Amino acid sequence: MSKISRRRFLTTGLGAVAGISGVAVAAKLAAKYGLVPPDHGGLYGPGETLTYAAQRLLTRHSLAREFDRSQISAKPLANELAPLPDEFKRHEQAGFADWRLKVEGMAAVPTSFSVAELKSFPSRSHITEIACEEGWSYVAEWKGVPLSYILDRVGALPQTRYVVYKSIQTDWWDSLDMADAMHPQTLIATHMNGAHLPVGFGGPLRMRVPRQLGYKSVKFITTLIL
Ligand SMILES: Nc1nc2c(c(=O)[nH]1)N[C@H]1C(S)=C(S)[C@@H](COP(=O)(O)O)O[C@H]1N2
Ligand SMILES: [Mo]
Repeated sequence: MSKISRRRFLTTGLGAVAGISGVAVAAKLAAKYGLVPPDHGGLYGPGETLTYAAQRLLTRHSLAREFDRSQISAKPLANELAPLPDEFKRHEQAGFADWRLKVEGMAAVPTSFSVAELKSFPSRSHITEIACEEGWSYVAEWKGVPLSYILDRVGALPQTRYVVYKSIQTDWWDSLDMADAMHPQTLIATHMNGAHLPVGFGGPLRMRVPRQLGYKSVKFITTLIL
């Protein structure tokens, strides 16, 4: 072996070892911060854990861009919806007086909230962009109760790792890890552009997650599962 190829051999070998132990360290860090993705044991195991944990550690406090009031879109685009169930129409006719947001799972006090109660809780608003993976977007002002407030109020247990949320449209549901669930911009939206949230945009209650693509902002939510 010539000197040069031996040196290359040595550095390549060291690099590989450093890479592997780096992944082990990252996996430990990820476990410590509760950032092990659910499929970490799979084919892409340690690499996925490293990528996910690094991304979450770096970005869990970053804010989605907020816009100026003058940048609110004049014609926000409501995405096409499958027909809403009869149950929804009954709620709509009753002014959503009996609509409840149920909270189940790892809560010290599993409970449910009416729309009026949610509207009476401390709220936050932001002017943010909602972007569909299909390519269009709009900017609107959203107001609602921070999801973190609800999680505190129901006493989410410390071992809670994810929040699943379900729509009255039963094939629409999604989930957030705790970095997004506790994020100050993540709202259970009750208002849009200064009015009660219109049905086309998910009224009476919609999850609004400005750091994520539009599909995570599920409309007509009825249930949170911790
Ligand atoms: N219940 C429900 N929530 C939903 C959807 C839906 O069809 N039903 N579409 C999602 C998708 S793919 C996007 S991009 C946004 C669109 O939000 P908008 O109608 O306010 O533009 O809502 C999301 N939430
Ligand atoms: Mo979308």
